[in-house]
Amino acid sequence: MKTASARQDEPLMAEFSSNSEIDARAILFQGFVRRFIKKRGPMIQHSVLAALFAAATLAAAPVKVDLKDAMGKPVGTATITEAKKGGVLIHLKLQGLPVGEHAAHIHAVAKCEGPEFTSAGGHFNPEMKKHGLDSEFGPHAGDMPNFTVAGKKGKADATLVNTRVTLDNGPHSVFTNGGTALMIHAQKDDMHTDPTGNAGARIACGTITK
Ligand SMILES: [Cu+2]
Ligand SMILES: [Zn+2]
Repeated sequence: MKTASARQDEPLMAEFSSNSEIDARAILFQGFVRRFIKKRGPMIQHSVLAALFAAATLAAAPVKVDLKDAMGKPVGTATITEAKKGGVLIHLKLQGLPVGEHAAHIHAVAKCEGPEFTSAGGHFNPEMKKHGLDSEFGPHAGDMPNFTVAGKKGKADATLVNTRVTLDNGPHSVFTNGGTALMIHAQKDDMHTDPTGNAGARIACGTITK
């Protein structure tokens, strides 16, 4: 019993000592930077600050998604960028779609084969949850708010926020398993019906890949 608990403590101790080592190094480094700035004057201060700022704001490059309808006709693009507070922003610029509210989801497979687009699989769902932003047991990572198409040319210019996916690595990455797909549906998402949101046919699709 004693041996077992001693063993359990070991990794914790190791973690603790390596953390304080890192802290100590960080403090030494900060001191070094301060002395360096004092010596070289304000010009250096600017470039050091600029370098630190660049490192802190280093973001993943935006991803462009080309969407096509069931017949293979281009219907516009989506630009995916990292949101400052985590997750992504998806800027839709679409045309040639039926007027009204539509669902947009991220589906699990980067394969858009018309006219049905079933090749794209179900909603991206790394946490095995139920569908719907309003669902008690949801949502899927790929679930998002509806957007509106308007005008004679069937245009949409909307930005969707998704805080459950990332452009980085890991299970929530839109690039996971070779990528995902952005899907537009004929109807709006009711935000609770599992697993589809009752959003009707898949009418436009674009692959999200690196
Ligand atoms: Cu969908
Ligand atoms: Zn869903």
